[in-house]
Amino acid sequence: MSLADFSYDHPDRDVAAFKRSVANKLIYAVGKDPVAASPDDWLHATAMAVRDQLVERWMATTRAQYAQKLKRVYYLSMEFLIGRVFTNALLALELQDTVKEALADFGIDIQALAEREPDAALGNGGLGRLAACFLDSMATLGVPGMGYGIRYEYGMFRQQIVDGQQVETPDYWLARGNPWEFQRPEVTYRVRFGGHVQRLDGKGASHDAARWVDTHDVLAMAYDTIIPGYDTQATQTLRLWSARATEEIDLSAFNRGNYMAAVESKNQSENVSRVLYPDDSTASGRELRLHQEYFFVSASVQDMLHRHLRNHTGFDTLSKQISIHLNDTHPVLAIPELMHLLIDEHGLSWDTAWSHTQKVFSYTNHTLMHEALETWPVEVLGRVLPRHLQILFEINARFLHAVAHANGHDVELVRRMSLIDESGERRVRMAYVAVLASHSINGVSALHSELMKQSIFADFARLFPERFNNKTNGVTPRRWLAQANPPLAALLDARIGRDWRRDLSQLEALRPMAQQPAFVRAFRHAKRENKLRLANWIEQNLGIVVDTDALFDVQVKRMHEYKRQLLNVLHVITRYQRILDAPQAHHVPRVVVFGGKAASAYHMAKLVVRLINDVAQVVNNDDRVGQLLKVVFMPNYSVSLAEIIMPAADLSEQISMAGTEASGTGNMKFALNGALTIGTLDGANVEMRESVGAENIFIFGNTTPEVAAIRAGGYQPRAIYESDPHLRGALDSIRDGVFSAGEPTRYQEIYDALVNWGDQYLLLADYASYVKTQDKVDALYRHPDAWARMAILNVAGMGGFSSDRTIAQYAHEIWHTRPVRLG
Ligand code: B1N
Repeated sequence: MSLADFSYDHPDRDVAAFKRSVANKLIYAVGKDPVAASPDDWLHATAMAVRDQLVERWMATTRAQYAQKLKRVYYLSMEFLIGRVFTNALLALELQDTVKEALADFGIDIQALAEREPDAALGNGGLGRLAACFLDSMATLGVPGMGYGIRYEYGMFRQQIVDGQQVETPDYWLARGNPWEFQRPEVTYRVRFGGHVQRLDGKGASHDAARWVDTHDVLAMAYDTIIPGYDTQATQTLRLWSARATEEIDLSAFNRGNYMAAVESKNQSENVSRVLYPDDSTASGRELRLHQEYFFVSASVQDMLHRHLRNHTGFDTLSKQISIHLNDTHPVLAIPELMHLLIDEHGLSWDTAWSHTQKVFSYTNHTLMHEALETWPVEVLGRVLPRHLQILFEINARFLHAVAHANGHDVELVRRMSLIDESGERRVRMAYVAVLASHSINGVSALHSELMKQSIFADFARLFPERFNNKTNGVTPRRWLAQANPPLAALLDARIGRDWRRDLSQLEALRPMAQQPAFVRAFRHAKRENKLRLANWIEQNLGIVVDTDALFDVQVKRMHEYKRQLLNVLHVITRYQRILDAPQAHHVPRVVVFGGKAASAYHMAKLVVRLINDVAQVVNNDDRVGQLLKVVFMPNYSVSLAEIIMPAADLSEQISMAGTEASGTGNMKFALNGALTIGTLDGANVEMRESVGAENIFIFGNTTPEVAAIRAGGYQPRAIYESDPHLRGALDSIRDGVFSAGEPTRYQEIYDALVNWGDQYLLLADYASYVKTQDKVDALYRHPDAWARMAILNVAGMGGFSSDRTIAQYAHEIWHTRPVRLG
């Protein structure tokens, strides 16, 4: 059959045609009578009608990729924090008006419908959201390839605040089905665990080969989601793996007459894709996590090789055809997996396999923090993946031999660079495996990439300086400006045209407009609309009334000590005490908004959530304060909540201790939406300062070298506490139960951590500088036009922080790919 013989209904953009399409989906795919259809039925039907329009583009993209024999990029990530798909798809297809009108004819409000869609929250925070922004940009730029990950049944937990405390509940996001995915039962691979290894010793195979036997297997089944590009026919594919039991597991127990055991073991093996680990910036180290990591990389690598062999007779050109990118160390097992498949299944020699491997892999590091660096006990790896442990040992032996040989048998150097940490229980250092097997290793901001070379990878950076590089993160302007901020987007369209959506550098054209009163007025108007939207959300959901003229001061991100939400709280308490001390003084009214989830096992982070809620209780109900200060904790911070919060912020809090936040991406979303930043010289804040101008950002606190010096000099937080009465006032009120009257000692631990136990993240050292800078923020806010001018200059300077820029750099400098051309 030729394509010309194949006729089908070409999707249409006119309202009548779209209505027919929705009605057809409702009746024939959802199986509902329009008179009985629920809002979710309508959402489903509409989603499927929209999806039809993506499918054509998807097929065209795939065909063009094959025809043009393009190198493919495989982006491996444990997390893809996609959020809602519906609105994003409408935006990509420029179909908002058509669908709005069509639904209105059915008596349905498009926005109410869109808000029914659950977030695809298959990620924790910045790392997962970055992967989602990258897919959007890869689609838009036509980078050929695929994202590979896990189809978790339960994504990020839902956070409720009960009596001021975080309570986690599971989020079964698939409950009503997922209209965006295509199940691919025919794309299923066997993933093996356990068992043991038999040496083949030359028996016909390459002498490097081994046989891995007696394994317990799980099947990985593919689900594909189309990621549309903007203003292009090109799309990207997200392929997520779901675990299925193999039949023989069921049968063996079944044959022994133990039906229940058979079904139980089926459940066991399907657990591997059940739930996302709710840890951000920490390594969990649990065995199920290791199973998850291997499960998805094994299926992905098998899938890549399968695709390669469909079009090539061998592996000679592998590294010209594919590029495998490791999003942090979580997918590092793809390295020994590729070696295993090439050697044991396809008969390549070790040297040939290793040479391919080193050309194919690249790796992004996302954190330098010790507790996030993944290491797996040799004992566990040996039990779960015996063949892979052997391969890792062999890689290590060959590497250390070369290091020793070239460095006069420097034992200390060999110990430091070994892939195996021998200092206690022997553990494999996954980041070292990634560095050794990759041709490119990048950090995610200029500062982080430098620190990476000086700290965790210092020895490797000396040995392989050419491998290390920086790719500063970015965010997609489609979701984070066009979609999240309709008032500002409309203003930009009117003044600089619509092209900023795919060329964000065009925001530069706003710079002179900061001096035009009419533009400043329009800009302030847009911000006010966004603040109203958030204020309404807060009143409707939390019953707190906030003043939209007040300064909206926002910190939303994962709860973590290094991010220093507690420093923000100290400032809030200081403001509160100032208001009480001088009720008549002219205070600038503020609404301080917090949001973020704490990992379920992270005690200190949860205690800070509770403190914020307790402080809010006291402050918001103190009549002496009135509208001068309101504290709001937004429960269940998520991508879709972020889309409401970011555009409404006046002030963005990016206050991590210098040297700890690898990049940050929330910082970029806020500034792009016209918030001013108060921040430390950490992560990408440093580059944002360069782009928006040092006079347009509020920088405070100790720098990375200053942090190092303070620590080296024997940091004494208690001395700072004793010498600063304002700081003492805030800390004492926490310690003495001012915010926990029913249980005065509730926060003793927080006080102790800061004053008596070393204040690991130097909050006290930065407090005075922070408060002083907050006073400057107040002073500027008293001049609304001056504030708005500065905010405009921030938007104008953010053009470089598009993930399109980031992905173009990855494509040119790391992956060496060409974009697909579509007719
Ligand atoms: O990755 C983001 C950065 O913008 C943030 O600064 C950085 O903190 C974040 C273990 C992580 N680093 N490491 C993680 C996530 C999950 C996990 O299980 C570590 N997340 C980051 C994007 O570059």
